[in-house]
Amino acid sequence: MYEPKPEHKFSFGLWTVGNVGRDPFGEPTRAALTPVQIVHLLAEVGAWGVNFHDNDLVPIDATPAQRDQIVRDFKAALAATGIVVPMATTNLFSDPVFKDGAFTSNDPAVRAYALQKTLNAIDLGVELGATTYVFWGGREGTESDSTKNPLEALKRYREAINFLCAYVKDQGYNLRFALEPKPNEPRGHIFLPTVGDALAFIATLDYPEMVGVNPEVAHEHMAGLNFTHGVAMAHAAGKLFHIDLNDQLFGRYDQDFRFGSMMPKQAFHLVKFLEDVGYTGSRHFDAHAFRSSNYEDVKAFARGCMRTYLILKEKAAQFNADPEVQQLLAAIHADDGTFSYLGGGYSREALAALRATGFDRAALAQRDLPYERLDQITLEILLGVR
Ligand code: DIG
Ligand code: MN
Ligand code: MN
Repeated sequence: MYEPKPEHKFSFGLWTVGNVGRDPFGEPTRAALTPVQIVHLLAEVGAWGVNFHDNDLVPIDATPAQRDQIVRDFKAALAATGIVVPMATTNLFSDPVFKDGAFTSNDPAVRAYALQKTLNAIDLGVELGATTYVFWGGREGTESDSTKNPLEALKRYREAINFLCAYVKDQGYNLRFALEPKPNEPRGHIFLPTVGDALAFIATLDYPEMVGVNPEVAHEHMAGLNFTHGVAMAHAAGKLFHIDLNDQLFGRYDQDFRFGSMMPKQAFHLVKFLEDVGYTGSRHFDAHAFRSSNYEDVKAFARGCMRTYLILKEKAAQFNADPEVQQLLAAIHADDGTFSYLGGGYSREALAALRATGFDRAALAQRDLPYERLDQITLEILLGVR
């Protein structure tokens, strides 16, 4: 039961199970693993895919010969384990050169370097089989708004993404871009802070059809938002190209906890949504184990992410099949068709009919809404007593 299978499309970044436990207030608590060791760890726990930033795999100062050897070894590990590479991305946030951003840096040479670095990282990702390319602009932002005009910053961001879309088209790559929003950290304020901002930005691009979003649970929770509602917005716009699953409470720093471990009811509604709409993309766990964990506990962390998803998937099916739930939902959404004429949008006939209608507000306000009963059933399904 709850054993991960390739069809579940569970993936982890090299940086997730490879996280060494460093935090802003402490040194590493775990020895670093090589990308090859990480691939074998992921195979051991039953993952389907592995993702990477360019420099998770190839150190920023590697020589071309070192790069080729690293890629050869990595490809051999993929072949030996059957692990695939669904997504790749660029590290545009660690090196000091990006201290004031990459694509939105005030220095045109840094912006040009970021573009060049991303071209090379896209080539690497495609070489390893990635079909989704994520852009998380961790350094694209400000601490002081005196330093950067947001309109100019967004123009630079737009020009970079447009250039890179044109490159992918010119190369004939089978690759889609996914923008990953985050409200802050490491920058005081990060551009494209939420799913809504990213969706609005995509509409201004030269090739919007190539660009979607990669929502992350922790990032929307940092902003105190309902993650499932943001995911629904993206899905409705045909832009849910990828998703970063993890967890944390609202209003905290980016904790990247094990999926479902902090707000299981929110995680339930997310899994129910993804399964109900038939989401076919990766279930990527952008999360890491507690700093206090050793690698055996890191494996428990990874297994926990996948098990919790599968348990909640089963709970969602139980909810959908529950007779009382179905009876309550039918009553809650009862519609005798009186106002179905409004479903076709505006017309003179619809206008006349609506104008001629009298409404008994007091009677309407008496509608039964057994939401407490429905939510209690939801909770009891989650608590395993139903
Ligand atoms: C952080 O949430 C970001 C980086 O880890 C990476 O660029 C992206 C891909 O999942 N998520
Ligand atoms: Mn995060
Ligand atoms: Mn992420």
